[in-house]
Amino acid sequence: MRIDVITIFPDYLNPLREALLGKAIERDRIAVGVHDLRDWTHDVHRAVDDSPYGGGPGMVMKPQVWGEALDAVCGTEEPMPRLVVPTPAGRPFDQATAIRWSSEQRLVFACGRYEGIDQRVIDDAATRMPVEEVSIGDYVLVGGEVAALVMIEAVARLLPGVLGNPLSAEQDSFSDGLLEGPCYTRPEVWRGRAVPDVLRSGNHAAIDRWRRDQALERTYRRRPELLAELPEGALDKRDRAQ
Ligand code: 6GU
Repeated sequence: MRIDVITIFPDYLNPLREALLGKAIERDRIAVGVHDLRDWTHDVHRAVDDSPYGGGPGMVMKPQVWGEALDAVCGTEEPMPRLVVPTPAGRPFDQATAIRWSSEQRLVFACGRYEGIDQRVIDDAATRMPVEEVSIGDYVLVGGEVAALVMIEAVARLLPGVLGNPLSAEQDSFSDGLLEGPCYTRPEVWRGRAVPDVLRSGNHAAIDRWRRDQALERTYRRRPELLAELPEGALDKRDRAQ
């Protein structure tokens, strides 16, 4: 997969080069390009924003600059990339979105600052490529860069050869619609707290059952709305007895 990010703060994306993602880039599992939006300005001030039509606070990002940037980064060759525009006004990004995007050849993230990008940029791009305006949660960030980091990490860890252990992606919170329960490692007793006996029993059926019950319990207490959203037949008789 190739991922491009267009931003006025390229250094904000430096964490992509760290740790697991950095290793994946080194090993050519993913390619990442970060582009400075101001490279597509033509004026001495390298202006990327202007005041909003209709008045109001804040500034709006200029369509000419974004248009040229997207033309250059997205190109004209098929298959066109999927364009992602992080915005608090977007549809919610979730694990299903990450899974869907993980089979794309190319993703381009257009990171806006200020009040947002002139809407015509998005409407124009959508005539040539799939475009999604997405939010990572119900709070407001200063710009799309941190949201892009979040989404890129969620997608990249699903790609083959990026995670050390491919089973960890399958066993994630959300992969079965439930939160993951607690986990433990050595020592057996720490500050007077013992690891649950069942996890040391060697009885794998009992361990699976216990983990499932813990996941159900935690989901019920912390995110009851997730239980209501489970598909028909997701809970067996034993689950419902919990
Ligand atoms: Cl994707 N962008 C910004 N600027 N703020 C956000 C967001 C995105 N998601 C939640 N808040």
